[in-house]
Amino acid sequence: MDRIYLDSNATTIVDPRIRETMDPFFCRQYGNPNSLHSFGTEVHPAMRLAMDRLYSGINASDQDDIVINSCASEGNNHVLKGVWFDLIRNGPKSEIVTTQVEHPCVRNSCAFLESLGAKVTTMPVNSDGIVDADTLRRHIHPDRTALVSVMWANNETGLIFPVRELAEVCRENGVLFHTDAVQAIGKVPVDVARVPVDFLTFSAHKFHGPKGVGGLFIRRGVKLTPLIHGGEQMGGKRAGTVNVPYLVGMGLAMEMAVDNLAFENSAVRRLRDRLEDAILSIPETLVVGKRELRTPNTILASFRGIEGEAMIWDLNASGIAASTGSACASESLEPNPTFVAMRISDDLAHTGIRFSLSRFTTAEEIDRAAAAIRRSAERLRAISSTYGKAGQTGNNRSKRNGEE
Ligand code: 7TS
Repeated sequence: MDRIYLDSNATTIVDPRIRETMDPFFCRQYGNPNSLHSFGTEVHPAMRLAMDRLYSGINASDQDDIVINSCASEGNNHVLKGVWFDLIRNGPKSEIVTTQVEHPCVRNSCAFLESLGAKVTTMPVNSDGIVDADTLRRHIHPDRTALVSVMWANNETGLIFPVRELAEVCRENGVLFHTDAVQAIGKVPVDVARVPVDFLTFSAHKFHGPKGVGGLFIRRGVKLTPLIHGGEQMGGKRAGTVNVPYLVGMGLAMEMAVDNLAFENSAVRRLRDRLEDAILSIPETLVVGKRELRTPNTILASFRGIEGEAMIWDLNASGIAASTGSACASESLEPNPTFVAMRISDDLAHTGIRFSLSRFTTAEEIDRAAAAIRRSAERLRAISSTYGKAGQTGNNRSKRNGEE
């Protein structure tokens, strides 16, 4: 039986063309790009092409920096800790403003900086699951806020934040703005000429590139202390020998992600909607967030009376890969923090299951997955100790959250 992969927000299949592009740089052109001999210099054209593809993929200017690093967790740590060193540790600012629903690499970095004395203000999301510009205006303090960090799109719900408006509020107030664009690249247009961010992070493995390589955009003229000191690679902004094959792969992955934006927003969106309709035809299910506010590949669903983990195992036995929200949080038995932030009731907050598609997902896979999800929901509810007994609402209509 062929397995079906519906966990593309956790990581994606490497596009075979990307792997082929990387291949020569392992055993043939393996020189260190900083070496003066031909082994070193012969990799420069491929690196330059990859960098050009990254710059044009997000519409950065050649005055801006894109720092190549190991992953988005590193990029996000670099921004938060760099700003702490530059603006908070010895003043003149004291505060970082963020949201309740950031990835743990942002939330936990903020918690760490709080332990060092930074003030961290966490903005709530509204009933749509996002933070709007008015909320940010209420939380920002030009005299003390050093940085605002808000993701472009949420990894669990797919909800897209109004980053352009948020970045403009920051600019008006003279406050730096960072966005974690990990889940946005290849799903929505990401254009730093239109959206005035100071820092933006991305990670190749979320858009069909390899794991273990990412990028940090830094707007021209913006200072950021390095996280990793050492050699002069990346203009001194991030030491360590550049991972040439992975950079080459990420460059092509970025170009292909942008080329596939229209496909993602038509074909992938149609398949996602088909799966979502099938899920909502099961009684007492909820899909979090309005469709038009979400990235085209993501569904966060919950099925009353069913533990998320139980359904994951059930689906896994049928060869279907989904996740209970973020794989990074899958060890935790706490209710899903995104559900808590959106004030979704506790019994549903324990039951979140995320299905995330990619341009490699087929209609046949979606139909097989839909049938397996229905079978699993029926089976698990039949053996559930709570479903259909005390506490059940009696209202068995399924809906998208945000609908009356
Ligand atoms: N930021 C966001 C929004 C993410 O979704 C992830 C990974 C990261 C940062 C970390 O990226 P990395 O390059 O360091 O791996 N998110 C998930 C997820 O949703 N399930 O597994 C990993």
